[in-house]
Amino acid sequence: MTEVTAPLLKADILRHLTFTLGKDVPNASLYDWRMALSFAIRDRIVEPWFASTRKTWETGHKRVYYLSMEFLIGRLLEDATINLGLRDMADQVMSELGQDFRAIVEDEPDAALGNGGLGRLAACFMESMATLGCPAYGYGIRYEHGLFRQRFESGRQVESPEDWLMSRHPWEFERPEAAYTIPFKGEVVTRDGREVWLPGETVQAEAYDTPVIGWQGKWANTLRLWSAKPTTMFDLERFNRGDYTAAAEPEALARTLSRVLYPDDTTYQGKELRLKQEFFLTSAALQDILRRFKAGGHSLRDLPKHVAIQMNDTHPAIAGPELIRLLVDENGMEFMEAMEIARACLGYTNHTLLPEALERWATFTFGSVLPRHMQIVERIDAWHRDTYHPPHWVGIVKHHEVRMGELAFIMSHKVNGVSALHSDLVKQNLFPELESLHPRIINETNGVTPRRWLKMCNRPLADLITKTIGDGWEADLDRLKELEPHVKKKSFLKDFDAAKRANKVALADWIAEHCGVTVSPDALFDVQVKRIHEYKRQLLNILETIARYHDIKANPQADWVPRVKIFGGKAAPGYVVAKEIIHLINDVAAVVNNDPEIGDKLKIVYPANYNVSLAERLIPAADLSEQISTAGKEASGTGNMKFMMNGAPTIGTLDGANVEILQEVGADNFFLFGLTAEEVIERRRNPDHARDAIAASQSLQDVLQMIAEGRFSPDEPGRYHQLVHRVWHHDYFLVAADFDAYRAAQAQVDKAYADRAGWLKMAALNTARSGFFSSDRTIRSYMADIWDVTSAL
Ligand code: 26Q
Repeated sequence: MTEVTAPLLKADILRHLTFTLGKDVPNASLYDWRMALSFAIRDRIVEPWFASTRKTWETGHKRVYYLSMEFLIGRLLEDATINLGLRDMADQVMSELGQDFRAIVEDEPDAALGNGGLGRLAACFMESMATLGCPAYGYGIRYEHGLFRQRFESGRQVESPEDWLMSRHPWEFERPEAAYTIPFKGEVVTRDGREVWLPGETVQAEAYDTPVIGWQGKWANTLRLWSAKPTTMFDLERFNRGDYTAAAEPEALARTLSRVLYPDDTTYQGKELRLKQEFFLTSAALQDILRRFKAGGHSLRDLPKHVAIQMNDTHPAIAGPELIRLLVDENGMEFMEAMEIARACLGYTNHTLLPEALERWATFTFGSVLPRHMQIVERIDAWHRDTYHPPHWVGIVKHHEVRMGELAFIMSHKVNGVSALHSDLVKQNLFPELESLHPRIINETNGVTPRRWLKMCNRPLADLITKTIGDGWEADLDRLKELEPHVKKKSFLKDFDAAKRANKVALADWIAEHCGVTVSPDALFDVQVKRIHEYKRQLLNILETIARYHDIKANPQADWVPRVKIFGGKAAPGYVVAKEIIHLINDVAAVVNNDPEIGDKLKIVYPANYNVSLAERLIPAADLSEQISTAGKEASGTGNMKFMMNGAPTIGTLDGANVEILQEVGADNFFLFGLTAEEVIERRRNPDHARDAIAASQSLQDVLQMIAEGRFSPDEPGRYHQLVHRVWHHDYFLVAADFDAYRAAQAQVDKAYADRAGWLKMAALNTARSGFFSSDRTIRSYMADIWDVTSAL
């Protein structure tokens, strides 16, 4: 490919401004410049993209298909310039053109096609697969509206629709020729001894492709997102009969199908539209996979040699039955052979143990939306029962429900959890009987891409790393270990400190502008950002914050280590308790931040609308990473890894990947507290666990008293009575039981932070020992242990 030079890039930008945007320089807006730059950068991706696709065809290389209802991508422009090695050049060229590169980058809306961890993991995986030259396609839905926007009104969360597609999305290519018909409903009849599905409704799935470029532009894969279009614009026959509303039905169905991302990330509700979305994604993906496979001229028997399909949780678990349907009904294969082939292709990743999050569909809903799949599921279930004789409570269809976890397990050759602890719990608690009948559960500890989560978001630290150990660490993150000898050196620690401080100053400025709160960059920045959920225990954090406030008030002259408590995250719109916690945090912030006696000793900030871009701003500036879930509940966590990479020690429980972070970084560099997963189970056997813990803690009594008295809700003193009542009587997530231990750990943090040199060393060791948490390591492991695929580089 032609070497890019600044003059060439500039010419490309101006050419796009003129001929793609139809603007001249004096009239170009920030948006126009962003588009022009994006198209110029995109041009540079297209060549390696074609080359990768061509090479995969030529070598007949095995392909990986990653099926996910969520891809939480964030912004793409800066990421693309970084992976192409063009960031500095783009910056320079834009300033020559009188434009500010940062402003352009920040003008791009986030592609928020995901809720949180699971969707962001899919995005990191796409980037790592491209970096490693693993031929892969991501398949998802092109939601018109991604995750809702959050704002606060009088401290309460208010949602509004997100509209990332309002401005042109320059990274995608529409593929009207890649379209499939997706059937729903109707009935199944028998004709000549074969089952024939006569669908009652159909929609078209139309493809939009976004190239995903790997580090240094050596390989690019495709993220293919499906958009629903009506099969026929209008049912003319019905229209002519005068049935006007019915005539528009197909159009209405198609429009709603890919309209909006479901904002729930833990409580599953048996909504028919969600099931239709899942089938829409899965069927379109599988039809596309089979079309491409057949174009390669192979026999369907050889599918598993050429195709690996990964299901990101059970959301696309209809892939098992759908692949069987396509093989049997559309390609005339025998049922048993189709099932074996499907299983050899499929893998299932589990991301949760929470019972309320496990997908189960009423057989009534399932059978009405997917009548043919209902038959297939029943046949799989009967075959499994008759062949393996599992205990009577084990099976796919039970109590008039289809259990998607069991279906995914039985239809996969490998099942994996996402951290060592979680994978053990999946074995022991979720699928113990199935695992003993068919051992297939393995662990694949999550990771995050160091290109976005270190190189891109933390320039000061990335530059220091390169200055210290040279380049190449971006794609070989274990090399961060080479920083270790330097953490003893004063000069390195001084530079490390300066990098962190630059990020903190930038964040403090941003907070002043966007939250109207003044925070001191000298304070300890203590950050908890993630979806709001009871098990993640933001409540524990705010209760400790109140205790701190109480103690400062009692002894304002003491030598307090100044702290800024930063919260970020959205609650599912229907999750009442989570919304109450948000309200409490904002109420406490209003009181504490306006208390003149407190000053810089304690500040609380909760910027609205936490998303990928805000994470990129907050994480590099964090001094302390809050990972305080009730042990046994957080499958892995990936934010925890991002903080570690960016030099923020963790305060956390033995949960999810925290266990492995602790192991990598060492107990001296991690603030561990709280009950273990086993102790949590044990403690719950005592029905009075909360009452006992409160009785033993004067501090917790004071805190609950202050809330109950209305100290933080003077306009409505009873606002938090229910919340306080829940801590006393229904504390399922053991906030009370862990409260004192958490406070003690926070006191340790204060002590450690006061020792500047000691703290810096601890922070630097977190970065130096974070190499294991690169998603490159995770993807290598999926490639070897699940997909049986090698790099095509
Ligand atoms: C299911 C049915 C209907 C509607 C919504 C859903 C749904 C949607 C999203 C259920 C779950 C999710 C998301 C789950 C998730 O993000 N889990 C997180 O996955 C991360 C990546 O493995 C882990 O690090 C986190 O620990 C885990 O909570």
